[in-house]
Order: sequence, then structure tokens, then C-alpha cells
Amino acid sequence: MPFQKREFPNAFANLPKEKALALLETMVRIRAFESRVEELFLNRKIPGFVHLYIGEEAIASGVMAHLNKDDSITSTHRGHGHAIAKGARIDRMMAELYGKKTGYCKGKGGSMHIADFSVGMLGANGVVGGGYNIAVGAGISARIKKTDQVAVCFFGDGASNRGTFHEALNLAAVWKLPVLFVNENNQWASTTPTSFATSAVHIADRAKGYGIEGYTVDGNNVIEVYNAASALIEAARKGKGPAILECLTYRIKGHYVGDPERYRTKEEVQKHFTENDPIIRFSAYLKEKGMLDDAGLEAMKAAAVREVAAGEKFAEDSPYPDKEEALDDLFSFSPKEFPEVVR
Ligand SMILES: Cc1ncc(C[n+]2csc(CCOP(=O)(O)OP(=O)(O)O)c2C)c(N)n1
Repeated sequence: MPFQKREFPNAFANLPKEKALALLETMVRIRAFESRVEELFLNRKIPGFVHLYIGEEAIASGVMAHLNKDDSITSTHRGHGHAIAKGARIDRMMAELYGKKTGYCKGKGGSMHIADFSVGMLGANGVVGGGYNIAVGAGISARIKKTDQVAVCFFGDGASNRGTFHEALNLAAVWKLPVLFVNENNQWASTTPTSFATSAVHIADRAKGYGIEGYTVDGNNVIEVYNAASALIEAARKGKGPAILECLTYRIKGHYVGDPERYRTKEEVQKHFTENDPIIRFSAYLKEKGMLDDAGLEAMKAAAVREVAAGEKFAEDSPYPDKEEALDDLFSFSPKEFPEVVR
């Protein structure tokens, strides 16, 4: 189904070579982390659930390139890529996935709860659609403090059917808050194809209902994402209010690692992987423009693998939390003071 295209100014064209390469580097670092996490999970090194972002890296990379450290993001259950692109540490993320004490949540949250307030990553979220109102809160905070900070809320196509979507979009629009809602339309919500459960053909079309702007871009083309995010984040910073940026992509991996994927064919997945891999597409573009060669790409990938291996070693070498700490940081009150509540 065709969608409303807007030609955004080509901000990418003004990027110096190092910054263009940095966009690719972020994607490569995310892919290296995710690929190793998949292996580690299958080798039973990582407990709990893990949802991979492989194939969707151009969105996190292209959006986050416009954010400052003190801008905020809210993420999803598929949040490793958002965290890495926003500047979270790979070693502490890996330790969290391992359930180790040195992890971001002292090993008690796991993949779906990674947060690092020091870089503006307000949190992954196991509750689908749980990030909207947190992002709106960050927008209200910027308004009250009179800063030019913005908040970006990442959400899935399935999540756009939650009631929280309406609450958050309406308030953000009415108060013209500096929040960009970035939809990652990967065509699946768990085992459900988007078209089966979502009334709008394009999530961006829902913007009309809130009196704001909504645009759809090719989310596997980092340049398109970069240019659209540039314009919409800049507008939010200047007080023009929220918008929806829908990024069309595809969920290459199962909904979670270990998903038997009985609801789609291997051919469908393979087609997207071979024809539409955002890393292959962007590296080919950079090579064509003379900004990258094979050796440079291999060196970038090797550095990312080394960084992830160091994170893995950090996680392996770290201790598990002590038994006595099991209930620490889980409640807003101290369970030691109110033992009857957590009996
Ligand atoms: C409130 C809530 N409802 C249901 C679930 C179970 N659940 C986890 S992921 C998911 C699908 C989410 O799809 P989408 O928002 O499109 O994100 P994607 O997984 O495709 O990245 C569901 C239904 C949940 N975690 N939270």
C-alpha cells in the first residue's frame, strides 16, 4: 500500500565522512551484540527471554544520531539496539543479560529492563506500550525546566494498538510536547501479522487523529531515517510539538530467541535478509561513494566483535547477586523494614 511520502531536506548530505561512518558503526556494533547474544542464549548462558533487533538497526542508528546525551528515549522489549545507540555500555548490558551483579539492574531485570539514566536511556520495557507515558513525562519535564531537550519513544506496530498510545499522543499533541514517537513497523507483533490486528494501513496515518504530523520512511535505509529524524527532532526542539515517524522494517529473527516460527515461511524471512539488510545496503552505498572499502568494513566488524567479547568476559567474570540482596531495589520501600508486605 503506498504511503504519504515527504521529501525531507537531505541532512545526510552535509555529514562529514566520519559521521557517516559512525552511523554504520553503530549498526555494526548492535549486530555484533545481538548475534553473540543469540548464540549465548542458545548455549544456555543467558536466562529469561531475549528479543533480537537484528535487521532493524538503521532505525536506532539514524534516530539516535540526532540526540544529545541529556535527551531521553524510552524503549521496548526489543531494546538492546536502542540502548547501544544511545550510549549504554555493552559490558554492563551483557552482565545484566547474564543476571550478574555488575549488570545495569544488578542482574535482576534482564534484557527487558535495561536502563541507563546517565545517557538518557529511560528503560526497555516488558510491558508492550509501557514507554509512551514515560516519554511524555520526559517531555513535560523538559517543558517545566525550560530546556531544549527532546524525548523519543520507540514502539512497535502491535504496541500502537494499546490504549496508552491514545493517552500519550493526545496529551503530547495538546501540550505540544517535545516528543517524537518512532514506530518500528516490523510487520509482525509476536505471531500476528500487522494487517490482521491493526486498523490503519500505516501507523503514521494515526497522526491525523491527534492533529499532528506523521510520516512513513523506509526503516532499512539509514539515510531516510536520518533525514526524517533530523527534521522532526529539530522541530520538536523548537517547540513545534510531537510527530509520528513510522519506519518500515522487518523482524528477521523469531519474536524471541527459540521461537519455532510456525506462523511464517523461511522463504519470507530469507527474502528480507538477502534483499533488505540495512547494513549491507548502507555499506554498499558508502563503498560506492568512496567512503568505505572492504578492509575498512572488516576492521569495523572485527572491532565490534572484540568489544562484545570483552563485554562477555566481563559478564562471565562477574559475580551473581548475593542471596541476601534478592529483594533489594525491587520495591519503592525497603522490604527489610516491612517484611510482612513481601512475605
Ligand atoms: C501489555 C502487554 N501485552 C502483551 C504482551 C505480550 N507481548 C510481548 S511482545 C508482544 C508483541 C509486540 O509487538 P510489537 O509492538 O509489534 O513489537 P515487536 O515485537 O514486533 O518488536 C506481545 C503481545 C506484553 N508484554 N505486554
